[in-house]
Amino acid sequence: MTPQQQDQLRSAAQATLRANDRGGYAVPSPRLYPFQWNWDAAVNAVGWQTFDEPRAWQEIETLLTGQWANGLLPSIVFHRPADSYFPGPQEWGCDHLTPPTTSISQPPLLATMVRRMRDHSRDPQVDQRLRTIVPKIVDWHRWWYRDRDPEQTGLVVTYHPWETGSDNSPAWDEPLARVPATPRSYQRRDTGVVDGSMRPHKAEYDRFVYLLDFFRDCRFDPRRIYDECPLRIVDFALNAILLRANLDLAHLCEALGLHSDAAQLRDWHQRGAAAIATLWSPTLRRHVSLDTRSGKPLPSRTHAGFLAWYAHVFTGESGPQRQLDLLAELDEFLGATRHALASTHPTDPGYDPRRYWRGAVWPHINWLVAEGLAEHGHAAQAQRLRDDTLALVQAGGLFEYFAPDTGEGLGGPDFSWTAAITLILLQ
Ligand code: 9WN
Repeated sequence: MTPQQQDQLRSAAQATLRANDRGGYAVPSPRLYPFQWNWDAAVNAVGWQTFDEPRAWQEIETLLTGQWANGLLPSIVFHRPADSYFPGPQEWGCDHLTPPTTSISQPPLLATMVRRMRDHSRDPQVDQRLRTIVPKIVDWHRWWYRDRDPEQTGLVVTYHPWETGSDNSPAWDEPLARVPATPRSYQRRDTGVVDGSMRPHKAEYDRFVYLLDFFRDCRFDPRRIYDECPLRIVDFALNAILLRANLDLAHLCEALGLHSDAAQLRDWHQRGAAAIATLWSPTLRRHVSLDTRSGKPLPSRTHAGFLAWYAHVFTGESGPQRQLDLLAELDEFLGATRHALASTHPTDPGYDPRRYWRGAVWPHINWLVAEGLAEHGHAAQAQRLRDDTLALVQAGGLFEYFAPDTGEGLGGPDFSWTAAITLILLQ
């Protein structure tokens, strides 16, 4: 890409974030997702910081206004009403809250993004802001371990594919099939905004809706949901992101003198890294997720395993060999499609290159995987992912995701975290 093309792309990405700004938060894509999403906000903040640091911190402070008293940081904060999205706060049974939210969370990227923002900050007062922000993130991590790991296994469970952020990944097909379909009628909005061939099937939505009704009917009682929810998964990607975030949050706590919180976070990382090692499959050459209802691993061939580098869990004697195995698996992903990284490998029976998490390339996952690779000295693979991501965006536009075969931009247009990743990669 020429310097002039880079400037053009940077301007387009900045303009997209500005256009999606609703006053303190950016919507992911104007009509498709008209609220503030949790892990999107974390990535968007890092994007904002490349050209407007005060606005970057505001993205995070606005997200934290949705935090529950028990520490949960919800997947969506419905700051203002909008009718182009289903399900809204009434469906979740959370419309009485100020601001209204969902009752589930999303992958906890926030601490890692905040640490990065502190490292890149030009604000001499940055630690003043962090004295308010960091304890709230610690409360959120405490919520994960208290409510989502009551048996203290070291790994947290999730009850909804929306909480994993990779909603219709083939990895969830089998456990989701055991969830009853909702008996009630409802009206989807997403397929009125983007082509239905790029979105989850109705059979999946029927179960997504059953689950959110179930949480509401349980009055969000964590013990009852842990005991009775028909879907209960240890998602490798979510746990990898949480483990990495524990390390970054410990670092932030130490910088602020919060030493007992830091010790707790390092302990969670250590115990989690030991527990996650049991999810390694030598035959599949990667970690897999676990269905804790059936006790079975979920072996779908997805990109999730490549987050192991980012999580810093290759500890102990097995670490070097496992890294070699995972590099071999990565080579197969890189060679399988024209554009990397397909979210599902083409040989997987669930592969569908256009349908969302069943094959499409996601820029923010490419970036996270590249960060982890670079941190472990695998510079060439990291650069390949960064180059592919920028090439996709330049040719296909600032879309939500991209077809790994043709490079076509798919899903929502004018997408905030695609813009943010573009700005980060062009830095
Ligand atoms: C449900 C906003 C979000 C992302 C998720 C992505 C998609 C929502 C949806 O959009 O999920 O949370 O309605 O499909 O799967 O990762 O955070 O961009």
